[in-house]
Amino acid sequence: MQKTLSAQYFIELEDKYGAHNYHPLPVVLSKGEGVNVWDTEGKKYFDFLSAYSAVNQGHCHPRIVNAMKSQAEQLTLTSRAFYNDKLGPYEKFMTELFGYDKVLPINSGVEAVETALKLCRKWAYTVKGTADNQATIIFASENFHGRTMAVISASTDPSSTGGFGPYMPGITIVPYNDADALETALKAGNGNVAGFIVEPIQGEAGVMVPDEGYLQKAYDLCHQHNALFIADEVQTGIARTGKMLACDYFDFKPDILILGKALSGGVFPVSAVLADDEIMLSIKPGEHGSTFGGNPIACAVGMESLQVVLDENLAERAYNLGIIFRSRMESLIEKSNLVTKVRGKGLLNALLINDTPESTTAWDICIKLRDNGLLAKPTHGNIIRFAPPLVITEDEIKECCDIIEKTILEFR
Ligand code: IF1
Repeated sequence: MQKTLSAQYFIELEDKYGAHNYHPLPVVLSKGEGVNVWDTEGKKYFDFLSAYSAVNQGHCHPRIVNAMKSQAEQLTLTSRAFYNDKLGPYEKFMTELFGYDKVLPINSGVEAVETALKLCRKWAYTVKGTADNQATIIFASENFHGRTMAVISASTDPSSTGGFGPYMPGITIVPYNDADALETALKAGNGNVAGFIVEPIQGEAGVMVPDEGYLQKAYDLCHQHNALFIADEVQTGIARTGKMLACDYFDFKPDILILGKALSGGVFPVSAVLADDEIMLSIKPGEHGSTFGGNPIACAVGMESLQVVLDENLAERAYNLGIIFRSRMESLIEKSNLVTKVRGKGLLNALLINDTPESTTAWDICIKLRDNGLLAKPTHGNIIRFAPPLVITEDEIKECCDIIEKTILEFR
């Protein structure tokens, strides 16, 4: 009895003393290793959320944890008031790996998005020649870029925006995956459009994969109108979709690249914005910053996290195992009318549940998946996102497909 109480004990503590800004699945985790997590009662699960694609390298990857430990015993934080011996090497590594002149290191994903938006506006005023305070930025409907006031000003999700007005001006919203609508907005912008920010795959919207030619067309349209193409790869980046970046499926390089989440393997908040000099140097000393941005631990962790992705070929693994996962889900769709569609790239996938978004069916299925040893969570009502750590093996992905199939076929 005591062990069962311990799970409930932790749930009640959070309920009593914590803000109620989440509705977690009822499971209390206490250990993570690779593709697995364990709850307080010692039950083992496959983690198919990966902290929203922050632990692509697997929970507590030893190389990344050791990088954090050894730096933490050496020097944790200098602030940017001084130089340190980790930031420069990290910046060199990042810019060479992703092919940009410079990187601006920051902490959370939304801080990186805000940084990208500020860079975009600054570039418009100082390089493009947009009149002061006239710059606009185009966003895609159903976007998710974080929770700060600027990005929720561009959200079309009432649960993200409701009750937080007034909103930031200078925002235009166009339908996702609609190049014509983007072209119309660029033309209507009368030359004041500074940029277009987009997720190569919309994660929160339900793993919405755009048409094959959309992103390339959007990039080309932006450049026809002297506007920047900004890729938010906080969730799709770092090998998640089967390439190091989702944009690597195409032959353009985003003008501004935003990274976060798995940039640290989930052990520390690390995010980054990359751009070439014309854009990056539009922000001068003293015009932007952060206490923890580029701290020595973040640099050590970021470098090791990326090296692990390269050394363990995680992008190739995600690509190949994603094909197996989606084909298993396609065969499940043949067997059950409870599931209607699977979509995704690499190991960022989602299964559509045959019920309304308002129904609790997807949630109830996730509860059964939990009982069967697999953790996943619905996004937007009737869509279940499946995104395991990229270190999952072929045998494990097949075992997990068996669990998903068993749960769906036995449901109700
Ligand atoms: C939560 C969603 C996912 C992101 C993209 C920026 C950010 C995120 C494409 C901001 C963050 C997280 C936030 C997290 C849940 C998760 C999420 F459900 F909220 F929408 F992944 F889809 N750009 N996504 O996905 O990064 O500031 O959070 O580090 O609980 O809010 P952040």
